[in-house]
Parts: sequence; C-alpha cells; structure tokens
Amino acid sequence: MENQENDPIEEEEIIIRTTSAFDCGGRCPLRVHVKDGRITRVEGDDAEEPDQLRTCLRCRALRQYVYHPARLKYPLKRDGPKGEGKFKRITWEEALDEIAKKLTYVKKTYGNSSIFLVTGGGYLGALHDGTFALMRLLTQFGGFSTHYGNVSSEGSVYATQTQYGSPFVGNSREDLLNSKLIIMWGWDPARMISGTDTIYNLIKAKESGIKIFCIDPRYHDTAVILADQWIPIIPGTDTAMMVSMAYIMINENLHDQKFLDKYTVGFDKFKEYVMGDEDGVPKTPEWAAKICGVDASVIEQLAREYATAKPAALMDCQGPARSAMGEQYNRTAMTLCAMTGNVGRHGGSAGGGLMGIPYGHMFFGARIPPPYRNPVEVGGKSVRGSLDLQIRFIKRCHTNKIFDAIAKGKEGGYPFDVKFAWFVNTNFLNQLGNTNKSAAALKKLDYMVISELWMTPTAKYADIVLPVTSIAERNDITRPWPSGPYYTFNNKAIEPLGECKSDLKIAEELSDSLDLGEEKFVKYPKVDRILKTLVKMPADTRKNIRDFKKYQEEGIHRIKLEAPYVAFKKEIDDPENHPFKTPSGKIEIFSQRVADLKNPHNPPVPKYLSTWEDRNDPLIEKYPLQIISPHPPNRVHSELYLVEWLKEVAPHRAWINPVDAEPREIKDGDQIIVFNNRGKLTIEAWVTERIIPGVICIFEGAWYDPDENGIDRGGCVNVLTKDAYSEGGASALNTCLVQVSKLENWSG
Ligand SMILES: Nc1nc2c(c(=O)[nH]1)N[C@H]1C(S)=C(S)[C@@H](COP(=O)(O)OP(=O)(O)OC[C@H]3O[C@@H](n4cnc5c(=O)[nH]c(N)nc54)[C@H](O)[C@@H]3O)O[C@H]1N2
Ligand SMILES: Nc1nc2c(c(=O)[nH]1)N[C@H]1C(S)=C(S)[C@@H](COP(=O)(O)OP(=O)(O)OC[C@H]3O[C@@H](n4cnc5c(=O)[nH]c(N)nc54)[C@H](O)[C@@H]3O)O[C@H]1N2
Ligand SMILES: [Mo]
Repeated sequence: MENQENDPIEEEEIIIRTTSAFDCGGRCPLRVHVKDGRITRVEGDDAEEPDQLRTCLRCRALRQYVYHPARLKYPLKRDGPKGEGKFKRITWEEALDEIAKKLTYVKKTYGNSSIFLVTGGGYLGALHDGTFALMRLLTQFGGFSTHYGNVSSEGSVYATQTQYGSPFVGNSREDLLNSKLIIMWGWDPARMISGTDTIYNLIKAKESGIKIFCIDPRYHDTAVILADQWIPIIPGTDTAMMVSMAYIMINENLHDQKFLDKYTVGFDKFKEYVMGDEDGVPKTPEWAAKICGVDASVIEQLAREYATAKPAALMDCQGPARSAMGEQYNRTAMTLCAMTGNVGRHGGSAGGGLMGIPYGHMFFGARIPPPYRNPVEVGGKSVRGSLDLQIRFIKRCHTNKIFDAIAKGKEGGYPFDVKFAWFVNTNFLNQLGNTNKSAAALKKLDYMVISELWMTPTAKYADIVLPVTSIAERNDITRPWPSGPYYTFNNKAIEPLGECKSDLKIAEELSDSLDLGEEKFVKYPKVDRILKTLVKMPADTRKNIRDFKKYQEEGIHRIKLEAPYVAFKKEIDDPENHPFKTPSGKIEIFSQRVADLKNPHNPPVPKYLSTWEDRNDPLIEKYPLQIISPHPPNRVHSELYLVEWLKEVAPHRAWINPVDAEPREIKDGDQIIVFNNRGKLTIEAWVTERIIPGVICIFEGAWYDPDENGIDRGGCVNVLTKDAYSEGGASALNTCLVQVSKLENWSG
C-alpha cells in the first residue's frame, strides 16, 4: 500500500438505482453515479414510455445537496445566545449523555408530559424515519406530548372525513385522459408535482384536446402550459364562486338529481342555502362576482360547461384550504362533484383536495415495531372518527400553535408545560405561522434538541444539534405520497459524511442510557433484513413485492393496474355492499356530526363565510394586500435552500401586480419591504401581471434571517402569517394581510 498515492488504482464508476425521500409531491427514481466513493452525477429514470417517471430539478441537484459545504458533520452544543448560531463541536458520547440526563431529569421533576416531540415531513423513508424512532423511544420512556393537525392538508382531511368518511379521494392520473373537461382549482402541479406522473398525463390530456381551466390568483406555470382559460380569483373566496356555480346548475336544472338521490344526503338543505330560502340571499353569479372578483358571465359559462361535459374532473387542490375557512372550499367542491355525478366515475373526480390514492398500504401498517400507546395520551374519549377538534386538544396542541404552547403551557390553556423539546424532520420555526413570535418562544424554552442536516433557523435555537445522514447515505424503502403506482427503494450510494448518523441509529444509541423499564428497546442492526420483512408486510397481498432482490437492484417496483384507479368506484357501482364510511353510508352534503357541534363557523352544509384578514376585515385599511405563500418550485419547503443551482433557477422574489406596484413607485427588481403587525421582510419585487391586483405572492421556505432591527432579510414569508387554524384544523397560512413599500421609501 506504500505507493498507493503515486499509483492510484482507479475504481470503475458504478450506477446505483435509488430515490429521494423528500416531502414533495413526487418520488423520483434516480441513477446515481459513484466513483471512488463519491457521487459524480445524478440521472433520472430510464424506463420506456409511458412508464418513465421524469425526475424534477430538485432531485437532479442531489449531488450539490449531499456535498454542500454547510452540511453538519459533527454533534454540536450551543455556545452563544439562542438564535445566533454559535456552536462548538462535541462528541456523540457527550451529546447523548447530556440528552439522556436532561430527559431523565425532566421526567422525574415535571413528568413525561413535559417532554415535547415536534415532528415534520423532512424524511419520508420507512425505516430511518426519526419521527417513528423517537416516538418508539419516548413511548417506552414513559410517554411524551405532541401536536395535532397536518399542516399540509388538515382542512381537506376534515372536509373529506365530513362528506366521504375517507381521505382517499384521488384517481390515477392517467384517468384524467378519460375526462372531457378538467378544472384545476388552486392546483399547479408543474411546480408542486402531485405525483411524478401528473404533469405528463396532463400534457397528454391537453394534446388530446381536453379543455382545461385554471382558477388561481396566479397565472402559474401549469396554467401557462395547459390552460385554455385562466380564471383569476381573489384568495379565500373560491367557495362563493362554487356556491354560485351550484346556483346556476339548480336554476337551469343541470344537476344530476338521480345521483344526488341515490348517493347523497342533505342536498335539499344545501339547495335552501344556495337559492336563498334560508337567508334571503340567492347565491347568484352576480352575488359571487362581488366577492370573488370573477365576472358573473365567466362563472355562468364555467358552471354550464362543467355540468354538461360528462365526465369532468374538478381538481380542487389543498392550497386554498390552508386558510381560515379552508374546509368550506373543499366541501363545496365535493358537493359540485356530486351534483354533476362525477364521483366514482372514470374521467370524473371526487374533489376534496387530497389527491392521494390508496394503491396499497405498504409501510403504513408495517411501521415497526407494534404501535405502543403513548402513556401520556392514554385514557379519555376516543378521537377516532370524531369531527370535534376539542377532543384532540385535550391531549395535544394544534400544529400551528406549537410555539404558542411552548411559550404559554398550561397557563395558556394547553394540556402540558414544555421543559424539553425534540425537533425531528422539521424546520418549523421557519415553516409555521408568526416566526418572530415563535423565535421569542424558543428563547424561553428550557431545553431543545434537534437532529438535522443543516444549521437551519430552527436549529440555531437548539441546545444540542445532532448531525443526520442524507438519503444518499442509508438503505431504506419509500413510496410516493399522493400518486403512484409504484414503490421505490433507497440504496445507499456513499458512506455517511463526517460523524452523521440516521435518526434511527441515534434513538438506538440513546436508548442505552435511558431507563426504559423491563422491556428492551428493539434495535435493527441488520438494515436489509428488516427492510425485507417490511416489504413482506403490505396489507394488500396482491400488491406484495415478491422479489426483494429485484426491487432493491432496480430501485423501483411498478404496480400494474388493470384499469386506472378511481376513488369510490365500489361505493358508486355497488352501493348496497359498499356504503360510504360516513354515519349515513352516503355522501354527506349535510353532516349531522358537524351540526351537533353547533358552531356557526363550521356549518353542517358547506357555505361561503367571510373570515378574519380577508377583504372585509377593517384591518384592510392598514394592510391592504392579501399574501399567499405557495410551495417553492426549487425547494421542498426550506429543504434544499442552500443549493446554489436551485437558487439560480428560481430567484426568491415577491410577485406583485403593476396596479399595486406603480402607486408605490415599485419597479421590477426593486428591493421592497413587506410588513404587517407580526413582522417585516425584505425581498426583490417581480412586477408581473401573472398575479391579480391586491395580492402578493411569496413562496414559502426561504430561511429566516432577522437583522438587529427584527427585519427578516431572508424573505421568510412566515414572519407575516398568523399562528392560527380553521375550525376544521387547517393551518391558516394563506389568510394574511400585509402592506408593501419600496425599501428606499420606507420610513419604519
Ligand atoms: N407560509 C406557508 N408556510 C408553510 C406552507 C405554506 O403553504 N405556506 N406549507 C406548510 C406545509 S404543507 C408543510 S408540509 C410544512 C413543512 O414544514 P417542515 O416539515 O418544517 O419543512 P422542511 O423545510 O421540509 O423541513 C424539514 C427539515 O427536516 C430536515 N431533514 C431532512 N431529512 C432529515 C432526516 O432524515 N432527519 C432529520 N432529523 N431531519 C431531516 C431538513 O433538513 C429540513 O430542515 O411547511 C408549511 N409551511
Ligand atoms: N416543488 C415543491 N413541491 C411540493 C412541495 C414543495 O415544497 N416544493 N411541498 C409538498 C407539500 S408538503 C405539499 S402539502 C404540497 C402542497 O401543494 P398545494 O396544496 O397545491 O399548495 P400550494 O403550493 O400552496 O399551492 C396552492 C396553489 O393555490 C393557489 N392559491 C392560494 N390561495 C388560493 C385561493 O384562495 N384560491 C385559489 N383558487 N388558489 C389559491 C396558489 O397560487 C398555488 O398555485 O406540495 C408538495 N409539493
Ligand atoms: Mo405539506
């Protein structure tokens, strides 16, 4: 080996078939080229048409992500004030020893409910998922407190649970080709993906002459490529427009009364509201036009076309539901789908915002080991199937209230006082509402641990930061979240960087220093063996992967379906034997469960309701612009933020219409300040007619970087948003008023 340096033996380049596990709308098969233990190139899927799953820009940048110089490589201990980012290197032994001591102290002194586990979507592999590893560990340690309410989609989940009793409302994307008309409502899959095969099928739909409408405050990229007509709309008012579409259908007898009679309950009550019998206000297109800003004639035309094109797919995505009255939007869309008889039919759609498809339950039921019940949450009324959020909040805080709960604890009405918080798979300081307020809460928190790949804005507040491996450094199995149908295998391409470990490994090592009682903490030293077991465990055996070796080598298992999957097909084809999972067994346009809650903000039939921080709020005088914050095209939330290639592709800018820019003397490319009473940020302006007047758009996920005056120079939109949730539990991040000024002209 002496002359190794002079005479290097060049290794052959190998290609590893693998995937990503980001929390994005896709799951891309990747071919990672590795030479001498380093990734040299990343290529996408090489399958033939029509199976090929096209890799998007984010995974193509995987090499820069994995080897980014800012990757954390050693355990760190804070060595300066919280939030400043001064840390010193420590050993794993020191880090885990300190964490174990602290956990034991908090448990003894305050009880297990003071241990708070905060989880996000940072990693979606099955085995190395830190959320499950830590839940397992802390459950065995006596329990922990946590949060409730999926930040992505709780409004849609609530809406679909109300009307269908199931969140699985998606059809196979190729089924869109069976439609005669597609309405993309608040849906921009060229950016947010929504299934790796989605845009491919939509382009095919377009090419085959299917008419496509896009309804969105933005003329987004998908609309540019696909729309026959873009219908701009004022944020938060979609329900009004949909209700008036129902008015037209009823008035002109275009609705499918037979379908409604057979499969739904409560249409009569919805009709009373729509026609004005209930409140004296007929919900005419003219009524809606004043609220939503869409011409009455445009609404009329769309209602007629949608009702008569059979089948037609109304695709209402979940972004507009991430708002103060989010569930009403998806409930009304589902009602339109029923009124047009499009539920459970090829080429139709069930609506409901969640486009997920239950191809198989692999990895759902198969999380390891058997689910223990968290002792902190044992007892009390069952929350299963309940639409009463208050039952959930007896044990948990809402996700968008995590930091409020940390700050106020029991005194603030929350079920626990936090003394120790572990953040895993999340950058929630950056990603939840009201970042400045959250930062103040973290400053007061007794003790905080985070496992991360990066020194994120959240990590800067931790006492201990543990470096975790990236997807390229571990074997795992994973699957796409909304669509499919396929499973991917994550093959380790390189050795862990520095001293990085997976969250699973961290939990396993920490378990040695904790008193876990009689029972041993189950460890998985043989990763491939447990992966093989997991693969054998799907609930639906028809979709089992029989050849593990092939699955691993190819990095993907494609499921062949006889026909495109259509949600609720069984319920519609054979209703006697397949009732909907609602109390009535039918689609509940009127919900007795919701009526029983007696909450005027959560009506039993879907309704348009004005909310806080919409255009009727008196606050509009001071903060006259609405701000929306969709997901970034070049990142997964705040993940991949530092990757240069991706920064270059889509510079972080605020969309602003010339109508709003001109009176403020804002020119394209100017630095502007966007502010309200919660925060201020600076950002470059993009003056464009691709957004309607009165609305600003800033993509979420840019890293929070406050200066000494508290102005966020990073452009993190959540310094402006509110830490509030809707009646159905939606994180109301798209309901927000702001003012904008040219930075130069701003006087503070
Ligand atoms: N204004 C506004 N805000 C929003 C939204 C919006 O529409 N508007 N959308 C919301 C939605 S839908 C979501 S889902 C949330 C997302 O909120 P988060 O889940 O907080 O989002 P990410 O930025 O993806 O943060 C995940 C973090 O996990 C880390 N990570 C990756 N892999 C691992 C791992 O293996 N182990 C550990 N321990 N960490 C890992 C990443 O480095 C990253 O910092 O954001 C929400 N925030
Ligand atoms: N590239 C990329 N893809 C992602 C993610 C990512 O971070 N980056 N994140 C993934 C995750 S976790 C999630 S939950 C999904 C989220 O994906 P979506 O739920 O689709 O959410 P958004 O990205 O917020 O997009 C919402 C769309 O609705 C529009 N919109 C906002 N308010 C309104 C309104 O009131 N009315 C109407 N009609 N339209 C409105 C916006 O302009 C935008 O085009 O995306 C996933 N895909
Ligand atoms: Mo999400």
